[in-house]
Amino acid sequence: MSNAQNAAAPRTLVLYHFRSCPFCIMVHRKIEQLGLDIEQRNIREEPAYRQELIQGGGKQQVPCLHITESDGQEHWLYESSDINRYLEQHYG
Ligand SMILES: N[C@@H](CCC(=O)N[C@@H](CS)C(=O)NCC(=O)O)C(=O)O
Repeated sequence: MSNAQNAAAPRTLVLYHFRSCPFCIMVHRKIEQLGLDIEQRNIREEPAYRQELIQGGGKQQVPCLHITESDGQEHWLYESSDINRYLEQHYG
């Protein structure tokens, strides 16, 4: 399994999700297909993660990929199709 947070791709990725969300499942499939190791934060199991998502991203919608670039810039990427496109472009 390749690590999405390694030196070749110097950015940190965190996926906010919950288990029964069909859009999250589509992103999980892409992560699995690409063999990525991405930290996942379940907002239904941990209220602090839900708060992080709302405060950082601006809304309580999953899936959301939190991207922290090596220079510290942060992006909160919503929409399963946009997340999958991003993962494919950077790690496919
Ligand atoms: N178009 C979005 C739809 C995402 C969506 O509807 N997610 C639901 C969960 S399946 C959600 O977060 N709803 C808001 C909520 O549960 O508070 C996508 O493809 O990611």
